[in-house]
Amino acid sequence: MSPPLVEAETLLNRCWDHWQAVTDRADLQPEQRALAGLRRRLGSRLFSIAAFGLVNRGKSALLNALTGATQLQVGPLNGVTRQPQSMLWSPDSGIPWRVRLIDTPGLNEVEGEAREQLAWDVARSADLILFVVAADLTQLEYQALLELRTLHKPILLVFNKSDLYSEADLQAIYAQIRRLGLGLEILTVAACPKPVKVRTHWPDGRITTEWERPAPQLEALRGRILQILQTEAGSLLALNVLKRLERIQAQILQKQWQHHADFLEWWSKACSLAKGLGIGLAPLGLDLLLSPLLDALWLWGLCLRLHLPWGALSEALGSRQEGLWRPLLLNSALLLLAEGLASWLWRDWGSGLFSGLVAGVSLYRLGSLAPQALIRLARGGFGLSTSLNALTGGENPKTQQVG
Ligand SMILES: Nc1nc2c(ncn2[C@@H]2O[C@H](COP(=O)(O)OP(=O)(O)O)[C@@H](O)[C@H]2O)c(=O)[nH]1
Ligand SMILES: [Mg+2]
Repeated sequence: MSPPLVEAETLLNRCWDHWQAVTDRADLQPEQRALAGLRRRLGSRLFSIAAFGLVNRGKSALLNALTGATQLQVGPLNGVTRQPQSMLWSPDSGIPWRVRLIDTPGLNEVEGEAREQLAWDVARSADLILFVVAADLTQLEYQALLELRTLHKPILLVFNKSDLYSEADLQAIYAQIRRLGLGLEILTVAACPKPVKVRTHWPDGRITTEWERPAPQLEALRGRILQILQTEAGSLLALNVLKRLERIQAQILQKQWQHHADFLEWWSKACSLAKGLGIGLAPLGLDLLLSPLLDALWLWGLCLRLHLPWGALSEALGSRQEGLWRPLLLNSALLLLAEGLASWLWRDWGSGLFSGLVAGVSLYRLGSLAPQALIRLARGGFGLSTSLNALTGGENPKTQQVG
């Protein structure tokens, strides 16, 4: 197994083991199923390729031609492909991957919003996208490509029905597509060329003419897919799995937060009150020590209740831009300021009251802001963010390279 896949599997198992403690709950069943699906997918080394595009571009015909079967219905009308359909493909005996080809309904079907949604769901789960076009890009195709690029997946622009164009016309269209600056690799195919008239001269002198459909022209695309399978499939699958894992983990955390909202509210209030009283009553000096301790107690209770992994906590605390270290530090600085101000203004109990009030209110404010930030940051816990960054080099160069 390639190193990124081993890493993805380790992280997936770690997440799976950790969340087992809570995913039995009814509201977390979809996430548990999604995690189980990811495990199956990694275990069976299944690489998904989805055909995407407007209706009548030849998506179904293309997948049929790739597999050499006629499993998918092909036709010039809207609505021929109603549901995403998938089939297994064994491209080459030397490739250690099972490949699942997924056909999607067209994006511009009449009354097909639901089907279009299905196509987008497939695109999100695919490891490689074949965006099938058959002429100049329309506005809709251009928009869809821009949107697809936000998924950070490799996209191959497959120009089908090339049999209908002369070489000069094809080059002119490609030049126009390149001018759009999408940076996509264009592959020319003819999945189901239109029949041509064939004249046969028989030995007895007879001449007959018949319509024959030429063989599909797919070499460029097939070669490119094989190359991707040989060199990049492991990293691409790992990347896809980790991205989905991050999304699932974010959903689990969000649901955890909703499920325990009442407790968390109570916990914030209780800790703020305890901190206010503690700081108010403690002698100067000791209260400065007490402040971070009570903050830590509050955070510890929060994490325990949300069942946050400790790794995620360190991620949430230490993140350079959004980390919780900022508000926690701010709380301590605020308290120090309040102490200074109060001891200058009042020398008696008024000083403790003021400091206690500042300490309690600042923790309560943190209690209402921090959980959302915690959840946002903790979804990259277990080292997910680090692995994703390593795989994408910060911002997905693979997508740019292949797509
Ligand atoms: N001339 C030509 N026609 C094609 C080619 N590929 C598909 N078609 C035709 O395009 C129509 C739509 O094909 P289909 O695969 O159903 O398109 P989909 O809606 O994108 O799945 C059918 O009539 C096909 O015969 C091709 O390479 N050349
Ligand atoms: Mg179709």
